[in-house]
Amino acid sequence: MPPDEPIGEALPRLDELRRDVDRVNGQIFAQLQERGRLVLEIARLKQSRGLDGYDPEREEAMVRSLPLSPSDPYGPAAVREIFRSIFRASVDVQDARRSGSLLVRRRDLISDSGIRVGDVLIGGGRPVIMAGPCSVESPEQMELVARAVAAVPGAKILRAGAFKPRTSPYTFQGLREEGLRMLREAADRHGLLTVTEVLDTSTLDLVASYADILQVGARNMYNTELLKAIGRLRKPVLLKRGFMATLEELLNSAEYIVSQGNSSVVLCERGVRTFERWTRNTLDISAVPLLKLETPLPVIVDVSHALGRKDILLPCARAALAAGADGLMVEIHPSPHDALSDGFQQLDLQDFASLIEGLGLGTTDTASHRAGSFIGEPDLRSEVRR
Ligand code: PRE
Ligand code: MN
Repeated sequence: MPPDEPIGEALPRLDELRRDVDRVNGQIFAQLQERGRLVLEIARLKQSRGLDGYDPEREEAMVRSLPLSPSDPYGPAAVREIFRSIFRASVDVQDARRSGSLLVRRRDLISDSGIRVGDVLIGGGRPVIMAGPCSVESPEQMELVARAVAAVPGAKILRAGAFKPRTSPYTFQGLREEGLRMLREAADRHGLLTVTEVLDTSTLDLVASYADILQVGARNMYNTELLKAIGRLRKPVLLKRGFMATLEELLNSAEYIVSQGNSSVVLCERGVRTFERWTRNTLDISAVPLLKLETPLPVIVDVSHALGRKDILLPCARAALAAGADGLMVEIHPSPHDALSDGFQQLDLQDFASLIEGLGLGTTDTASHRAGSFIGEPDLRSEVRR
């Protein structure tokens, strides 16, 4: 407005201009609606052909085709920015469409009472404890551990590896079928269910014939052929998060299993790799409530592999349950110092009883519990053994 124009005379013009702006806003809005509908149609077409939502070349071509000029009232840079915002919104709706359609996000995917395995409900409100040694080593070892697990009320799942994916090929690789048999026999003697890792499709039927729950290890989270083969079986699965995997990737791995017809998938947070060296991995507690927001599948936390040490197991296990975890996985061994794998992170049986009591889950074996003691030896080493 010219400075010499009286303010009273400028106002009707201002109102008029603002009415014009309101009209243009309405037009822009209607055009945006139409554009959005076109983009959704494009999205459907692209999705059915497996194409990505984001297409930077197409965006670049659209911006280049605009008759931008330095004398534009908004200026070329501002107009480019406005279009980029529109493209970003288009990519977002396409991504939302894609991930929103995942089966693992459907609230009716599993029953409200959780996933049933034998007489145990995982995700049914009561935390489930899966405990056992890193590896099956002998019938005697499995018997002692099975007895300790059976003593915990509610914890009816015995874990142990018979096929071990070790970092080094020169370390103990597991007892294979013999180990599967020892795990099964110990569990059966004490009325426990079993969970054990399956490494590949060639041993899948063998492992499935012995185990109640098939574990897909962190290293295999991206093994899509294994995931699909497990999806074709009707067996509960424990799917561990890869140590470099995002939660979106974990959900997509679960989708591989569910898409084949098997919706009995339990997700497992087991720590991710970060720069921190005082723990074996970094336990991502936020993964628990985040996964619960995104999927009805139960979520458990493997505190032993996340931490790689036992002196801080109890507070971290408490944190996992407080964050909403449906259960915990813990490595325990009658004589951790003699263990053939992961000895430094396994609890002895007495410390296991203390852990359970410390969590308020109760134990029928209180006599062996040392009141006031904390879990494991204090671990003051700055380097955690691998
Ligand atoms: C659209 C959206 C995102 C892409 O990055 C490029 C273009 C757009 O909004 O125009 C539409 C679209 O998905 C496409 O043309 O492929
Ligand atoms: Mn282990």
